[in-house]
Amino acid sequence: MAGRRETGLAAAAGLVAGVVTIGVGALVAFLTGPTSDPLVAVGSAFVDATPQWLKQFATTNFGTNDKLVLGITEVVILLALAALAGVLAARRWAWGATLVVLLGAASALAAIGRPDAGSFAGLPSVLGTVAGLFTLRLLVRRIPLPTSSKRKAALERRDFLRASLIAGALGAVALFVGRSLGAAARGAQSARDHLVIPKATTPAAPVPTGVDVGVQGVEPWLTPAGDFYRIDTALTIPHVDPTSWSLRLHGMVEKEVTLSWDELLASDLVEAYVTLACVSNPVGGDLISNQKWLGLPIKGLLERAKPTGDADMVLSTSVDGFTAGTPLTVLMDGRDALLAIAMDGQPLPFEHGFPVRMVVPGLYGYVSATKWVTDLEVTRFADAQSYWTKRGWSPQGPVKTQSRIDVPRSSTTVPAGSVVVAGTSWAQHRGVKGVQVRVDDGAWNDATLAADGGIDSWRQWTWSWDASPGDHKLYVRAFDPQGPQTGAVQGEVPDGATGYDSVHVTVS
Ligand SMILES: Nc1nc2c(c(=O)[nH]1)N[C@H]1C(S)=C(S)[C@@H](COP(=O)(O)O)O[C@H]1N2
Ligand SMILES: [Mo]
Repeated sequence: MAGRRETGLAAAAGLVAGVVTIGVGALVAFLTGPTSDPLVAVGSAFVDATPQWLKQFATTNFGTNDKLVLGITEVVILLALAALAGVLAARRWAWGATLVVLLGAASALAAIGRPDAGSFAGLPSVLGTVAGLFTLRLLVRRIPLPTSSKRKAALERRDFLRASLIAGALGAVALFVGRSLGAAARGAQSARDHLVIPKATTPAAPVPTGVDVGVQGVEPWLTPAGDFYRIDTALTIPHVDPTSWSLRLHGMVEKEVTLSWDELLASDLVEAYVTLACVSNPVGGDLISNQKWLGLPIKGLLERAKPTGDADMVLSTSVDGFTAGTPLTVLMDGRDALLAIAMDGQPLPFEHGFPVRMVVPGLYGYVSATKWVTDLEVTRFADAQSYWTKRGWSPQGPVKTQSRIDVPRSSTTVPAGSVVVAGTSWAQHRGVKGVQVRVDDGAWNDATLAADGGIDSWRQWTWSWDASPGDHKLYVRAFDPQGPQTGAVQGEVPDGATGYDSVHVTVS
């Protein structure tokens, strides 16, 4: 039976291990995003699970200090549990270790469960837990045994204290550094949480019923924001605090224009449905999504700045250094080319460009859709290159007319008789005029188009196939006002893949 003194040391070992866990977690969270910080994740999960009456109680009694009270309560509870883990570990290692692992797992789950969790949201909790276990093991082994002589116990105690101090100091430094590094990101997070998106001065035309063909397996016309494809070169997602955001429009202009966040929010905002597509989308691929955007038309800003001479490009730059070159004519021709602040009626998710990104109908993302944008330079294609054009992609990136078969899936078996073939097609800013489906080497058959949600959005279609037994290949092609899409097979480089999407099905 351990004495009272040993129990005290065991509790201290647990506390130190707890500080190391939290510290390492906070440090790693600098890379994986503020909501993945174990303290933040657990605190937020706690807030979500709090019953309304307790929330009410907290805000009435603590006012705006409710967050502080929550934080202190959380830390006190965690440290008490850490001390308990130490005491358990000193009795039997497996007990203490189990408690630490359970706490770590709860924290990891809380982080993964955050609505904006990134792919590595659980990592800070996991690495923190590993570091905490390691520390606990190291310290518990140094607790003097009750059988040690007085002299030996005194030496062992000194050794224990030294190790605890070093580990505790390292944990505290990690916590301090992690929290300081993450402060800006947490500022951005809280600004996003509290942002109220203004109403559109020009709302989007209502979406007609029937834009979805209602066939199971066809991607929804409006992509849920959480499923929106994501492509960027960012290793860590920028967390820009909107209150310190501004956009500079300069270069070949008569007058430089600077736009602040407050000015942007107070501007006349336009809402539009636009389908974004990536130039790297292979034929039949899914790097394409449709959403409702809200933003300031870039045209108006350019008109204030008055581009000069033979300027023909706007080079947009992101806080992370990414650049895109967009034709000036496209930005000025009146289409809904926006500095977008919202998607699906919500502030942009961080990974989709919060606080401000560009959205330009009809162009691939690499020449137009700069996320976390802070700088627009009016220049010339002859004088400036952008991130991807320096790497061999085409300076011009209009979206190519394309179509995709979603149903039936390739390499599946369907029963003979009437089979529903369905999918989507796109020709942004030109509009899909028709879709045809071909079976093997047969003739093209007209598909039925779903309701039209506007020329800047994709368009679904269905075709009823009278399928005969055997192996068959189905092909699809879309028409824009110029005619059918090309069937010539070309890869994604340098300006987008072409060719017919096809599926192979066995009819039984
Ligand atoms: N800052 C920044 N913006 C960027 C990119 C990037 O790498 N960095 N990628 C572009 C590309 S190639 C595409 S296809 C779109 C994708 O936007 P999404 O991730 O919101 O779907 O963003 C564009 N904007
Ligand atoms: Mo892209």
